[in-house]
Amino acid sequence: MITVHHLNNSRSQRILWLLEELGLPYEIRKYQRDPKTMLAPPELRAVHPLGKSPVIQDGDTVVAESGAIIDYLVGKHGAAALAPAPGTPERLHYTYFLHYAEGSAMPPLLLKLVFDRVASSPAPFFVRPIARAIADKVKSTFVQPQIRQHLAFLEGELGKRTWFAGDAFSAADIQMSFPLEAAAARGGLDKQYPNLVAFLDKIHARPAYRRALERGGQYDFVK
Ligand SMILES: N[C@@H](CCC(=O)N[C@@H](CS)C(=O)NCC(=O)O)C(=O)O
Repeated sequence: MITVHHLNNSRSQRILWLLEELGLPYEIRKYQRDPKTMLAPPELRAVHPLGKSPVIQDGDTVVAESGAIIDYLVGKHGAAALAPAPGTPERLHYTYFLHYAEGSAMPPLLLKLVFDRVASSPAPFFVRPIARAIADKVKSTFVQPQIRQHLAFLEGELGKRTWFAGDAFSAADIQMSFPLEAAAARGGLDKQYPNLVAFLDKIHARPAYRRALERGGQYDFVK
């Protein structure tokens, strides 16, 4: 039995969704973020030294890092259903987006989160305006332009194909869901990007996605 170490409001929602798409049995061990720091509880470090989610256990095998988990699960249980055939152009798109989601799309979105927090976190009154001014400057000159560049790129990609890898849904779409949901929540993804909005609507309507939400519990990106 596969165990998913699942943190509320986190990337591990993608793994639950993947397992639902694959129709595999799995169990969930739930962890709650510290409401102040948003960090995972220390128990998660007993499973993997970084203490981040997702992590899965499959017998004696422990796999961390969303892309690696997806690669492992699809390779073992769902290559035909959720990955394009090796050697095809679709497979190259698939591999690209499996890496791109965490390697390129998430960093500016994470910076946005961090600088939003800097601007709103408690500080002595004389520091507050300075902290806010620096955060605003970094966001307007670096972070938001980067996010816009990524969204424009992705909007264009989904103008060429139905899904990220090709005309069939794949695990690359599952991996891409989190940066796009994060961008919709805090990065300016709105109706200026109709292909991306349509992508989010389509994935949110998938029965496996809905089942994963029910099993995973709190996930504030989607009500
Ligand atoms: N690139 C990693 C990121 C893992 C990660 O940062 N997970 C977040 C949840 S979305 C986490 O565990 N945060 C809590 C913490 O850092 O303590 C992946 O995709 O698995």
